[in-house]
Amino acid sequence: TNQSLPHDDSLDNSLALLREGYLFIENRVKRYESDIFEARVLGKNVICMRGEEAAEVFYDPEKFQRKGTAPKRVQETLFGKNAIQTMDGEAHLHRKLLFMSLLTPSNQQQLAKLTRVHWECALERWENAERIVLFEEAKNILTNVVCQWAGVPLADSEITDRANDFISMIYAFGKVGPEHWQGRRARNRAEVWIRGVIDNVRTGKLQSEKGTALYEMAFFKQPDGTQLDTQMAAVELINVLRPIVANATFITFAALALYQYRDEKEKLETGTSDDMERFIHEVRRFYPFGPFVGAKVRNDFTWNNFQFKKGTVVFLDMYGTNHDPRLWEKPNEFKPSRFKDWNGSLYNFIPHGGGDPAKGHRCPGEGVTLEVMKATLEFLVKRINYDIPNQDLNYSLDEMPTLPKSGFEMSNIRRR
Ligand code: PAM
Repeated sequence: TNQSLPHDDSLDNSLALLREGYLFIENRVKRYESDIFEARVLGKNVICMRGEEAAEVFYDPEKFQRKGTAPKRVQETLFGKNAIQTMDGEAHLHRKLLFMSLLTPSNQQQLAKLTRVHWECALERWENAERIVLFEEAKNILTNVVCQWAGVPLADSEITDRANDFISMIYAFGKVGPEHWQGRRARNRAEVWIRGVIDNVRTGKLQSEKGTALYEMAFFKQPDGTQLDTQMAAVELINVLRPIVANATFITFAALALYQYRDEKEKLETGTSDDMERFIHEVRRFYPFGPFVGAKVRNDFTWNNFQFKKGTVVFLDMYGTNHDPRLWEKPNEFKPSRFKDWNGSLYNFIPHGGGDPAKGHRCPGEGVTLEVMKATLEFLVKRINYDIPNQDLNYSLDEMPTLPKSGFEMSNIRRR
């Protein structure tokens, strides 16, 4: 083991990791009074770290690789096997450019526009409903929106099942037992579905328009000129679709923030689009979604006198960096105005990962989140009034990912 690092002496921390969830790294950072420490997780020595400097090192592709890092449980639920999140070097950059080309500002606007239309449609239904659960509505709407945008056919009767499968994939990676296995089955179903769609496009049975995610994924050429095999193309198309549906979680937390911080909601009612953006940033900083990311040391190196040995797994604490008191004054207060002074660093605010998305592993969909959330917030704040019935709005930090228990119920919804 690395002598210079504080070391957690427990035989294995896997259970503690699952039990303590989002706070696993932060609890030990406090215990050892060090932003970096070593622990044993899943039978391996793992270096855990947090903070801006740590993020900068972590996202240096010379120092870290993804290959061989993501555990099976993550690949078989969230990412898919051998997907872009597990690639390195030129091959990774080449494929990442495809993702970037699908998630451009104009496509972000397109997705936001569709989202707006679908919220308005839902409102007609909501006016006659006793109560609705916002998370459920959001996941269905986003599934509908993303498939329409991507060119993936989706019958109305399928929406809920497909949406539930996307959500199961997202919510399974940090769970044990039935919820985890449900996520694996959900992925299998989604892959069968999308493989069929890809096949149909390639054989011409299904018309697909150039520029859509479906078309571009089906006919994408790897650096050696070959197409992805059907399975790989399906995995990567799902990697475009599913994370957009994942915004249902941020939307639910945004609604919770509107409820918990009424004065902030009032500010938005008359606020500018900058106010909206700062509110969305604060939702993504304050509430838990991405817990931490992992990578492997590519070659031995030393950083701040700590030795990083080739092959060692390193976790970067996303949640902890977003709550690092060196970076965020009173990190446990919800204060959108703090983003007035934010320096825009690629490494200190990392709900979607750190660094330049075109050059590394930061999520390419961050702009989609911003635009879809803006459209949604406008709707929640300016288009409707509603009541919040009695319900359990608690979310637990020891489940990864997490969500307010009730999913955010709303009643007596009316146009304003
Ligand atoms: C998506 O890809 O669908 C977006 C939603 C994912 C949210 C969580 C992102 C977490 C980042 C890395 C996961 C690896 C954690 C490993 C835990 C054992």
